[in-house]
Amino acid sequence: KAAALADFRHQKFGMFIHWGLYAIPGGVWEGQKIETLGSPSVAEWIQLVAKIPRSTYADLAKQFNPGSFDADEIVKMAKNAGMKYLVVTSKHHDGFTMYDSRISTFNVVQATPFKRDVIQELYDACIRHEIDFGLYYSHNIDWKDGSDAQYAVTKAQHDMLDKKTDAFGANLWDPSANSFASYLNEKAIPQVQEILQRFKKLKYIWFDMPGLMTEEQSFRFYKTVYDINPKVIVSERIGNGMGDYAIPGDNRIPVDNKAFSSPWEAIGTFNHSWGYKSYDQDWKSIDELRYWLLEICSKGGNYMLNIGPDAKGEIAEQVKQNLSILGDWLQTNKEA
Ligand code: JFZ
Repeated sequence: KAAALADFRHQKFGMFIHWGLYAIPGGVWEGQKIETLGSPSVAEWIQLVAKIPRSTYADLAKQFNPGSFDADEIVKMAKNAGMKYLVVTSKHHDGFTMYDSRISTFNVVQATPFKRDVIQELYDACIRHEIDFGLYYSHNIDWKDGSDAQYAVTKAQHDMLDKKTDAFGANLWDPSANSFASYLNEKAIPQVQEILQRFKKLKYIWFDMPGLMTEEQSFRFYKTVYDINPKVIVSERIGNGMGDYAIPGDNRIPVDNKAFSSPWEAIGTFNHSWGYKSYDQDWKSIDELRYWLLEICSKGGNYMLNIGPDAKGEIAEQVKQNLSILGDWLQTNKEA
């Protein structure tokens, strides 16, 4: 793993992709913009913020048919921008997987008219274009099958100790009947095993939002990854101080370069949302992007910049343009 981490440290610039069913509402539910409904106002949280029942949300899958999706185009866009790696959401908090899972039919191949395996196509394209590949996997929050029950269990324990329980992210509007243990045993752990076994050249696994997870639970994910492929690098958001590299928080740059002794990665959005938000056109300018990249890299970090394709699989024109200008600029100024 040390060699894999050293490689990671030299990557400098990567592409993050948030894409899922939330691209269909694009930050708007029943005519209401997400900001008027609550927070966080990022489009991929619409199910929680608008308290959408699980079955209503699942119906979005029947409309998911992004004819413009072209994995080669996206990977070439990353490559031409000077990016060396790509991390894409295999499962976000909504519990929907963007690959064909044997564990749950709530996935892009089995539940949509599109029937194509988005993750497999991106994986293949990354191999073709020599871009390192990673997957985001929401291991704790799963609004369809999971984390609400963990909240209930933890809250019962905390209540006895007169301790507050942070409900952030829990599905309290339409919880599943699953226990957290059964979610872990029957969905999350098997799916993590599945992606590691299927995507043999996986370099990174990007766990996120550990919430109330115990040390044992975080460690179980670490061990699950390690047992199958010890070279895979794990994000610190696995929780409880574990993980192989640090992340200073969304859209954040640490003040000095001594902030981390481990390798680290800053992540950023192009506008103000990770998932596609139809009305947010406030894109980072080329100067801002240059600033972020220089500031982060000069402090020894990697910069992973996010794109959120829309429900057709298209990328905003401004994003494409700025990525291409940035790539030309890097190419012109690279060391001889
Ligand atoms: C999380 C997700 O909830 C969000 O949807 C997105 O995927 C983002 C990349 O990660 O949101 C977070 C997680 C951690 C912090 C902020 C937002 N943080 O530590 O500042």
